[in-house]
Amino acid sequence: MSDLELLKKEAALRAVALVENGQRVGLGTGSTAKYAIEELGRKLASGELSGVVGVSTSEASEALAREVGIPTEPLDPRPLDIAIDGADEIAPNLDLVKGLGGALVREKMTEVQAGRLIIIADHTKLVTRLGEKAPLPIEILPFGFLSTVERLREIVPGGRLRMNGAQNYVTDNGNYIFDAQLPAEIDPAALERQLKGTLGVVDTGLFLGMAERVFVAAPGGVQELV
Ligand code: ABF
Repeated sequence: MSDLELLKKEAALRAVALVENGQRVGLGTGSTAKYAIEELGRKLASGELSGVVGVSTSEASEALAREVGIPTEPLDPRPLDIAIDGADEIAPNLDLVKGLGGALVREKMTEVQAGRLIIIADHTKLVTRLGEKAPLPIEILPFGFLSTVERLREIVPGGRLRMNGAQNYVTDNGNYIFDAQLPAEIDPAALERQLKGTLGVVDTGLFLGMAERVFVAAPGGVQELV
């Protein structure tokens, strides 16, 4: 395992240390969240934790949770105690871009119900403004998707439909993703309102005001941002 992977795992362990017996936990998606799911499974198997139930944010996380022995439940109206997930960009105020892994809708629906959202990521995800390094994933309905893309291009001129080889990339929800290139000057909250008001859009990868703290895997060790 590379040094960065070891630090990503350490960040995940720091997040899982916040989970308490009997809690309902949102299980994130991606290579960093994977370490958290594995650690949660290890703690349940060893008896360090008991009574924890997971709510998965993707089919991949659900499969991993089952593999490592975490009991899971589908999302329902009850609140979650905590959710642990990765991110693609982290702004200084802890606003996030998520969804390069394709799970943004289930992540947002799950994590909005969590009392605490803990983000785990490596230091390359830190940015001074959202859109600096990564595109903004926007999940759209397949029906009339080219019309939706036209509407989106009027708001965010740069960007492209995500592909999987020669086919459109398909999310766990059966939808497509438009990866938008954000201009330098954006008002994230206004952009979120505008994008979500666009016909054909399901949701965006903007997670604003949701993260409580971030464990950042950096060369010098794991840093905590609050
Ligand atoms: C999920 O996985 C996403 O919201 C984000 O797109 C991605 C981050 O993956 P990784 O931890 O592999 O960089 O959390």
